[in-house]
Amino acid sequence: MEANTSSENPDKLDRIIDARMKLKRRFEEKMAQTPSMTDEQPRGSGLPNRHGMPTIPIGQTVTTKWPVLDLGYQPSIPLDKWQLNIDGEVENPIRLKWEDLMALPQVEDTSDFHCVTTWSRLDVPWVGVRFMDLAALVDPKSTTTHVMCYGYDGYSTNLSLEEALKPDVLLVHTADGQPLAREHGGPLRMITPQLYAWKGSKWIKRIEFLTKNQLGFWEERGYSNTAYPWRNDRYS
Ligand SMILES: Nc1nc2c(c(=O)[nH]1)N[C@H]1C(S)=C(S)[C@@H](COP(=O)(O)O)O[C@H]1N2
Ligand SMILES: [Mo]
Repeated sequence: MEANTSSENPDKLDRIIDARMKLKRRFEEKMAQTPSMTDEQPRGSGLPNRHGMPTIPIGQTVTTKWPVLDLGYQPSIPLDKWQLNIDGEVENPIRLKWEDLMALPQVEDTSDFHCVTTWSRLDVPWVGVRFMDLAALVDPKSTTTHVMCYGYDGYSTNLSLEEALKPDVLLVHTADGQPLAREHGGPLRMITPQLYAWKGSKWIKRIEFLTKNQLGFWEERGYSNTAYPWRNDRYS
């Protein structure tokens, strides 16, 4: 794992913690009202997962393979050309280069991947950076409610901040102990374990903070805004 520069710099660490706590306070209540926290009878089968949801959401079938879904084009981005812009309604827009991303706190997590086309891949070990940490760096304005995430392939997908700020929403560069393959969105993609996988942009290049909801690529074409697997919430 790369060195965590913030632990070498107490002021910077304090600022990161302050910014995170501010976001946490702002979204705690909304987050507590999201389906995964409130549904009394989430639909699915299998033992409860770590969020108390049945492991296999309704209508899903477990696969050990990892199918590839894209728009017919898999962009190739060399690490020295790669960048991620985080902008929109924020106090401090940033452009990260690969080294900047690697210098941020790296998180390991294992989570499930539910595709709207009815397959689920369970227990994928990931390494990456928390969306929440990136949000804390840019300091979203108090009027922000959503983000739009854009891929290098022209893809886009929208998310509410109360979902995006959940601690298992990561921007990952490593899966199954290997650098994330290009076909799965390498060098960096987002994952949204508590929502259908189309909410996680592969080949992510930009995160835009918004003050209202807008529709992304599939959402404009009739996919659900909210994409909640345990409500069979696929299409709108
Ligand atoms: N940039 C980009 N991200 C994307 C897509 C895409 O076409 N382009 N497809 C989405 C869909 S529909 C799914 S199910 C997952 C698939 O990820 P995988 O190909 O790694 O299985 O990525 C999502 N993110
Ligand atoms: Mo999908």
